[in-house]
This record gives sequence, C-alpha cells and structure tokens, in this order.
Amino acid sequence: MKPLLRAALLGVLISVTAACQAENEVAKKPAEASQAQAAPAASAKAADAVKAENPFVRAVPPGQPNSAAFMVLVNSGDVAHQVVSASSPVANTVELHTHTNNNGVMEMRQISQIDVPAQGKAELTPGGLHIMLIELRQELKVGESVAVTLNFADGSTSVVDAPIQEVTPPMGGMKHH
Ligand SMILES: [Cu+2]
Repeated sequence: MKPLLRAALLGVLISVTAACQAENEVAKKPAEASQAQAAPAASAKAADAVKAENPFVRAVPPGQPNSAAFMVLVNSGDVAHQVVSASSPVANTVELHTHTNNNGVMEMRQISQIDVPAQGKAELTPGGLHIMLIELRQELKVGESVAVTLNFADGSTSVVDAPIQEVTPPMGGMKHH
C-alpha cells in the first residue's frame, strides 16, 4: 500500500511541476521579447549593477587641502564596468588614484579608470585604490557626509553618500623626503 501511495504522489508531483514549467515558459517569452525591444540592455547599466558598500571619507583637520573617499564597489551584473571619473561638491578636483610601493615608499598616482569585474568587486581602501578629493572647499567633520558622484564608462552615474570618518594612515606612511 505504501509504495503505491508514494508512486501516486510522485506522479502528481511530476505532473504539477511539469505544468508549472510549461506555464512559466509561455508566460516569460512575450515579456522578454517586448523588454528587449523597448529598452535594450537596460538592466546592464553600470549605475544599476554596481553598488557602493561601506563608503566613507577621511576626516581632515582645518587647513588640510586634500582627502579621499573609500568604498567597496560590488558588481552584481554579468558585464564588467569601469568608473572613469568622479566628482564631489566638497572638492575643486576629484581624481581616481592608486598606491604603488616604490622600494618601500608608498606613492599615489592617478589612474584613468577603476575596473569593477562582472560578478566581482573593486575595493577602495586606505593604502590602495581611492577617490582623491583635491583642494577641499570645506572642512570635513566626523558625523557629516560627503556626496561623491561616480561616472561610469557607459555614461550612467550614481551618487554615493559617504559618511566622514577618522582614518588612521596605512602602514608605511606616505611619500616623504
Ligand atoms: Cu590620492
């Protein structure tokens, strides 16, 4: 009796599953077709696929001309994206920077873009990649936040609200003579 019951249940399950799949396929097809025509690759826009996690800006004392913004850029899409520039109302100039180790001395240099791989991430951290805020227009106080606009290679943009935090300098320190 029991095996028979199980077989009967299994049969019902299989037919239900099969029916669902068939229904889904029928329902999906027209939607996909119309979406592709209306807005090609809309979901692939960098600003939609790339999210900034844990953004923060280094707090600086009054008189200090520069600061930097850090964050983890997470790309949930299947296409690689690139940040090609950034801007912020708190700085006259904003540049994309990285750090390189020159015989034990950490040096900053400007780069043309920050790559965010498909299904991957780019980590902007003190001592590594960062968004350089040059010629600050205002003091950056802990507890306030800074708007940083990211401009992607595909023309889309996203504004990141980055809280201002105390950041201890990375090991090795900056270039000094
Ligand atoms: Cu820098």
